[in-house]
Amino acid sequence: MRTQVGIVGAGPAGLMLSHLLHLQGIESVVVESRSRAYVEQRVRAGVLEQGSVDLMCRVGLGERLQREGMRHEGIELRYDGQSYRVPMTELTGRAITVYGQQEVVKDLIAARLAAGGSILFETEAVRVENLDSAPTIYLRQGGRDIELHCDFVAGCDGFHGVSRNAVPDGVLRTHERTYPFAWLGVLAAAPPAVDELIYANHERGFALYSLRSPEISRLYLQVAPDEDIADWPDERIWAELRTRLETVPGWSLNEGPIVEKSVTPMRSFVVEPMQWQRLYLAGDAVHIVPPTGAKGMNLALADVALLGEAFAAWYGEGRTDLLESYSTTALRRVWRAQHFSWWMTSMLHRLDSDDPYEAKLQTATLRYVASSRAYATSLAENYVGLPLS
Ligand code: RFL
Ligand code: PHB
Repeated sequence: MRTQVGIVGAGPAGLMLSHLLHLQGIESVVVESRSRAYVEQRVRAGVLEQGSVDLMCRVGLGERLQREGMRHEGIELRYDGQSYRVPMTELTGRAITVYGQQEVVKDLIAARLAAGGSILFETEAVRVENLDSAPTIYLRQGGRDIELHCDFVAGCDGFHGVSRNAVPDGVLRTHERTYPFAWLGVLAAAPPAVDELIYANHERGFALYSLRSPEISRLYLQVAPDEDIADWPDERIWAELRTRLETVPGWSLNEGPIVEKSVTPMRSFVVEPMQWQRLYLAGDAVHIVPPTGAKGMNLALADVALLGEAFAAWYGEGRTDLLESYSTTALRRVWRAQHFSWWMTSMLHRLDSDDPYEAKLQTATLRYVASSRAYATSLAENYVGLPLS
């Protein structure tokens, strides 16, 4: 098989890149190890920055997002028995939209297939080779081996992907932090008791109240990194959520059947540079942020917005400048998001059970956000996202 850009991974990064290339008349093939049903149902992120919403609209995929997505103009912080609303739109003129990642993925898959695009599901990229001259992706599909030859490879295959491994040892530099906690995430068939997200700092640990629709709530609890999900029957989850979130008089959450639950470890991770020879890496394949800042999917989309333009300049006018500057430009946004995600995580989670100093610093920081327009604006402009460069 042959194509212009071979894309490994049908997450938000790989699918959006394929769509952007199609709009520029550039051919691509997306290879995805999982089935279509699996990637369309995988529950993950839920917050789209304004820039991601603008991108979806610009590429003709804004219709369902505008109809079903929920625009939020603020978030609430709960700490020390108090509550503070960060008025994001008042402070920045921008907003976020709650729209599940799997909805973005469904919209992109539908658009690619309707345009005759090629997405090979249940096809695993085993390795990538010849990146200096004639890139080849070696695939396995139902016991069959296939070679996909291309001009460029886009490695959009997430943290556990293989494309990064094609780079020889010593070329890439990895920066990493792991956190001594994880998130237990649940999806509940319960009408949300909120119309904006609540981020709660509690002495028993962090909790987050989010939502997916007028009928479905999305909630998270800070738990131990090695937490066994079997130790968390629904009753225990609701009891812990009540303790950590019902800290404001007269407010209570809505309970309902839990339809999905999982534990996600938290890490910060960056690989530099994001390109080697004819391999361009994007999204979770090269950077991970803890989810507290809601940045992961947005960074993945921002990377491929740049990459799409760079390929268009190369195929259209033979220009190499945007391909050459891709990694440097993308990493500026990546490191801003790394800092913001680390900062939100540090401010909101229980860090060290024996040291009250950390908790005192957190309360001081939260009080400062609640009392200083400058500090609240800094949080808000990072949360809604800086404009795509
Ligand atoms: P993905 O979505 O992981 O897609 C990679 C795809 O590559 C496939 N793959 C392969 N295919 C073929 N051959 C191989 N050898 C392959 N190896 C892997 C995989 O099956 C997969 O389909 O990466 P991408 O596109 O870079 O997208 C990144 C986002 O998925 C991720 O950053 C976000 O989900 C992170 N995240 C959040 N981001 C936000 O912007 N806002 C949020 O509110 C938010 N909340 C979250 C999150 C992630 C979470 N979890 C579960 C990690 C909340 C949670 C709980
Ligand atoms: C979500 O709705 O899944 C969500 C919201 C905000 C975050 C992380 C996840 O910071």
